[in-house]
Amino acid sequence: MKKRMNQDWIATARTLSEALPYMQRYSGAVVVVKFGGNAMGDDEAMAEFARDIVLMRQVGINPVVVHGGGPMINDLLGRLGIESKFVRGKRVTDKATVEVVEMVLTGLVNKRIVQAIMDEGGRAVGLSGKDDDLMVCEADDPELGFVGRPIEMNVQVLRDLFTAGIIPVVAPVATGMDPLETFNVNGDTAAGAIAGALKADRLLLLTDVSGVKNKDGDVMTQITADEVRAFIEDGTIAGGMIPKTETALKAIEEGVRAVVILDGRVSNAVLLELFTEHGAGSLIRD
Ligand code: X2W
Repeated sequence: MKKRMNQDWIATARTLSEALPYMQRYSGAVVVVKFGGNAMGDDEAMAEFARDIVLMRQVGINPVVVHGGGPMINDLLGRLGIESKFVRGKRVTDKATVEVVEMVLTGLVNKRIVQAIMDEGGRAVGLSGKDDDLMVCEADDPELGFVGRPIEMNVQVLRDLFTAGIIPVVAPVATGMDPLETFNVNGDTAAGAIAGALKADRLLLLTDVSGVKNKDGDVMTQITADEVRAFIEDGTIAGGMIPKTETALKAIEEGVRAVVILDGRVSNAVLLELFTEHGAGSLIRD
């Protein structure tokens, strides 16, 4: 038996053994994972993400997946000949666009993730902000049309699913105070609002960049909320990282213990972050 040992196996066993204190620390924790359209990749990457989520659940974490799907919305809008533009990182959403957004997010993308989790042996239920009034919105900005800003959260349905051992998979589409309205919500915004309402232990924002970078272009592994505010002010944090870090700050204000911005395209990014001493990406906390 000994002969068959090799360095790889020994390293694998050690990694598993070293994960024990992290598993103990996170047992019973609520971890909200934002899975962006750009981080989704091919079927293999999707299966790997799903396996990580199922593993989290297996070791006693309560994961919630909140997904995006911007590239998939672009694809269908393109095929339908509907033009789309973004203002300050959010899609200008008219009546025709919001219908496509709802179809793509709550249909194609949501069910693909639910299926992937079940294929890995987990139990998952897909829902949108409309289900059980999970997320009620008002118009974010008149210039953006039907883009919603969450104003009321009802997260009991998520807790009920935790109790049943089911992983909730949430599409960022919501109703308004008028229940006939439909709002398109930025995926990061939705994940932040859900994490805030749950007072989650962690909000993981999976994206396609390695984290928040300093002026020299190096990823900062730990940043305080005050430092983030200063970096936004002095321009170190710019472009698409502004809405992400602002989401992180708001979530922390609402009681989320820490937010991590990390590269979802890295293999097992979620496990690396939660269960190893190295962590991954940039961790933001008060
Ligand atoms: C987004 C919702 C999807 C999303 C959109 O229409 O593209 C707004 O911009 P990613 O893949 O996470 O970018 N909503 C208001 O956030 O997708």
